[in-house]
Amino acid sequence: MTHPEQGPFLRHDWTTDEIVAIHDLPLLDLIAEANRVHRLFHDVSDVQKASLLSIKTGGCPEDCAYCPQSAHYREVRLDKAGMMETEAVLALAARAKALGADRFCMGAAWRNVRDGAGFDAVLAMVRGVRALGLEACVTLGMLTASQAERLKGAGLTAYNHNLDTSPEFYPTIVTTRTYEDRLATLRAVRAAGLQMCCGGIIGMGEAVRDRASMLQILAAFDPHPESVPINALVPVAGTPLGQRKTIDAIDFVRMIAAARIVLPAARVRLSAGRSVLNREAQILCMVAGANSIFYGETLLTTPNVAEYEDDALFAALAPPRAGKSVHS
Ligand code: SAM
Ligand code: DTB
Ligand code: SF4
Repeated sequence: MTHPEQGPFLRHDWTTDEIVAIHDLPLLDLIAEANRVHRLFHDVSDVQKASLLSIKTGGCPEDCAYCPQSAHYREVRLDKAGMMETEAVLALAARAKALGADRFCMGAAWRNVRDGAGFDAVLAMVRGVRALGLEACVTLGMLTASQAERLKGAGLTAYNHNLDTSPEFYPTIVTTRTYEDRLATLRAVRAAGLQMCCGGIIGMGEAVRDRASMLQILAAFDPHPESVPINALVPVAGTPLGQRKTIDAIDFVRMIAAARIVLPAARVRLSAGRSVLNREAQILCMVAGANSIFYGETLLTTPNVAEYEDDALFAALAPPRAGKSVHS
């Protein structure tokens, strides 16, 4: 239920110009506004831990310039792997749960889902993850309406399918499918009653206007996507974007704050690229509205933050232990 105070913030008619203006506010004003919106919609102590696993790695026929799993980039050093066994996936899900994960996300390097043994295995994994009491999310590429329904029937919580960037910048990054293809899959996800997990990547050479344009499209969905991963490019040697510099932490903070303001009820996930941020920069992202992270030492194929470092991050967020001296 929407609280009357929240109503005016839940808009689907944001313009790209308005979002650029928000993004470019003086930093402290931007963070203050994002934090105000965050507190109006969320308990700020609730930071979701999502665990991520690649269940089928590499050899993907798509040409996505950022992605180490594309078969187009032969110089990338990657250990390819076929579909994992369901039992092995569920053992890792149980471990993630024991370590405190709330959601288990599984990714496959597929262009699209094909009916058959691979998809049936995913359905079994989804059922198993849900039986452990975890939220389940998968990202499998393009999907038909009936496949979305079968995922829903297996108990899937959310489907991840990113817009990645603006429609204008998209063709410079992905050449083997269109923006409209992405939107069609998102419509199938919504029609099946699945939650929509949809965000993008910053730091691929796009302008602030492209970032704002992507947020404008996400905000036009009614209801808004339930979760919005904001990734910073992880440059991987051998991909066309492998030589790009990692983004400035403040760019990450600005994008998260803008996402929080225009998508106030969504879970905004501080996603790939977090490992280049120090603890304080990550906390600044949370002040600016991030309320989910990927927890676990690897993302799909690239390193994430070590678990002990995340445990220290969460310890820093919690109240100091009773009796512990602030000077020790
Ligand atoms: N093949 C499916 C698809 O593309 O929808 C699912 C897996 S794909 C690896 C999931 C998402 O990971 C991509 O949409 C992209 O946003 C993100 N991603 C891939 N490589 C990345 C990188 N090097 N840095 C940041 N994000 C990346
Ligand atoms: C998302 O937005 N980020 C995750 C998840 N959805 C599937 C993937 C990040 C991948 C980073 C590169 C890699 O590890 O291969
Ligand atoms: Fe394939 Fe997804 Fe990587 Fe594109 S982003 S190459 S579709 S795994």
